[in-house]
Amino acid sequence: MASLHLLATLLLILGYGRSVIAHIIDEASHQTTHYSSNNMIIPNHTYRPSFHFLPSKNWMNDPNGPMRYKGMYHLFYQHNPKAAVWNTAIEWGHSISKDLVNWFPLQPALTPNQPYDIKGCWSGSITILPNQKPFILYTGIDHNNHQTQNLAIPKNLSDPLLREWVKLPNNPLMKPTLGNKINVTSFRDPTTAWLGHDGFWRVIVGSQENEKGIAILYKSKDFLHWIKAKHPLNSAKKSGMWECPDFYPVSTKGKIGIETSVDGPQVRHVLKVSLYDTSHDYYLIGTYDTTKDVFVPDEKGFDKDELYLVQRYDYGKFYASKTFYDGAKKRRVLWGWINESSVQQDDEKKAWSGIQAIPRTVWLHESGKQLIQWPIAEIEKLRGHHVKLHSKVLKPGTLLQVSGVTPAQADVEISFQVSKLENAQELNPSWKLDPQILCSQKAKGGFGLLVLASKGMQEYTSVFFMIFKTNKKYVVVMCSDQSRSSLNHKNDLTTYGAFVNVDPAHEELSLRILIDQSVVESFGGKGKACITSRVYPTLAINDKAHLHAFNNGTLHVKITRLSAWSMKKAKVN
Ligand code: DQQ
Repeated sequence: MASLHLLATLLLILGYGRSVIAHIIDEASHQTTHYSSNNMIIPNHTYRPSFHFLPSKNWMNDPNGPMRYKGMYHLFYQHNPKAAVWNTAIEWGHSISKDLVNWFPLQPALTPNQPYDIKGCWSGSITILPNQKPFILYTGIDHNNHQTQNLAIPKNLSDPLLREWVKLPNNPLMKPTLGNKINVTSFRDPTTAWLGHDGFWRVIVGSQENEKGIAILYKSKDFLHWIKAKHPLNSAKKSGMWECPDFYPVSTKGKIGIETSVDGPQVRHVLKVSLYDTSHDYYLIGTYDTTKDVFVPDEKGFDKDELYLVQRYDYGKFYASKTFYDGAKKRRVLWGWINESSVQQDDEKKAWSGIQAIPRTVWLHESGKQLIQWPIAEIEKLRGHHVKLHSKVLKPGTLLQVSGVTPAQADVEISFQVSKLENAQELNPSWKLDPQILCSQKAKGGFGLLVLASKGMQEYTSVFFMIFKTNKKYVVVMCSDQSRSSLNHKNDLTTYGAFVNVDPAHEELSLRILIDQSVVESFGGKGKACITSRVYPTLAINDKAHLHAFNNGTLHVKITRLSAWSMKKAKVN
């Protein structure tokens, strides 16, 4: 490495000078480190997504306070402006968009500069109060690392872009005290507030008491004075810290979204928590009992022992998510943070870390038992060249190359019909019903798509279905296998899995994948199961990547429809 640095310096001295950027291959990590003329590291674009949201450089984690305001979408996000790693400089980055696809960066909305947030402006939410007043509630970290909830409002409401925000002199509005016994280092991430019939605003804040995870409920008449309710909205004895809770109504009729304060006979509620101990987002559907002010889930809660039975938005990388109600399109939109799979050293070299998933419209499935997620329709305007295929049988052992699109930047939809299901693999009753284990340990063939594959198949990521039979029914599992995704074995190469609640005897199995350089975001069963992964191939990059459909199992599989589009680049920050 030392000699490479010497070479770079030499090039600069030799007068390749100010405009020249030396590209130096770091053989160990297969990464290209880019040095500018003044030896500053500049972002490496090899793995940089082209249509996912990320800041121009450095670290990003949770989405904060997403909203639509006066015809403009706003996204705030946890951003470290100084480095590609997380630290106490965390501020609220801020970008705006007309279409949720192309984004324009603004100045940070909140930076750590007050005694109560000097060690970081952590996550929070926005509530739009009557008369179009957006209020930010966020967590501040004080010099003792204690966590408090604080309010910030736009400096100038006549600025449609809401560029500047001011923190209220009354802050902090909620804090741990000897009286309320709240855990001082586990009290964070206030939700969007909702208004009850009694005229009180309510908000929940994530917390923990020993092993017990809690959604502490606060109430307020004026948004300034908050009183902790006697009972939490919900809790679970053995679940650890609940980060970034989200609580919202969903309609029992159709895809339409509902504003956060709406309640009524055709409404169910969703409680989502981001479990610190597992780094996954889990949700429960249930009833919001407004007389007791508690949430009663239909199924068991978030207790650790049975967590693998609790539904997740995404069975890959997707954390600290947050929804907002988009009144213009009458939909609820979900944002979630996708972290890197690379080691920190590589993130520092590429000078950026963390992206947001493509925003997803979320609604309750007609069964009432699960949510459905689908990429917002606007992303389809990036679709360019299109190839399609109808009715193609994929015999066991077939690999079918899909040509004509840019395989490292594509949107692909495929549907399969499966016959001779009696040949499906038996689901052994002694196996734990954990789809991730089935995908990583019990996978004997499957059918689906191979993405970001190198010509000689030294690298590929496979996203596929497996069908198991039991004495009563068929069980469909969707897998996203990263184990062969990169020759760089320092990356996280975990295999992910999710059950897909479809009956292959009567329904087609559909898969949509958004491929974006290092992102593989997959939606199975028309949005019933989602798996997002991050991969960093060393050979299968840009036009050296390939896309295939495959059937590696014993079942008779027919592709009933395949559509693939090259995706254009979005303008992102
Ligand atoms: N990230 C924030 C916290 C939150 C965590 C800090 C979740 O507010 O609990 O950056 O990723």
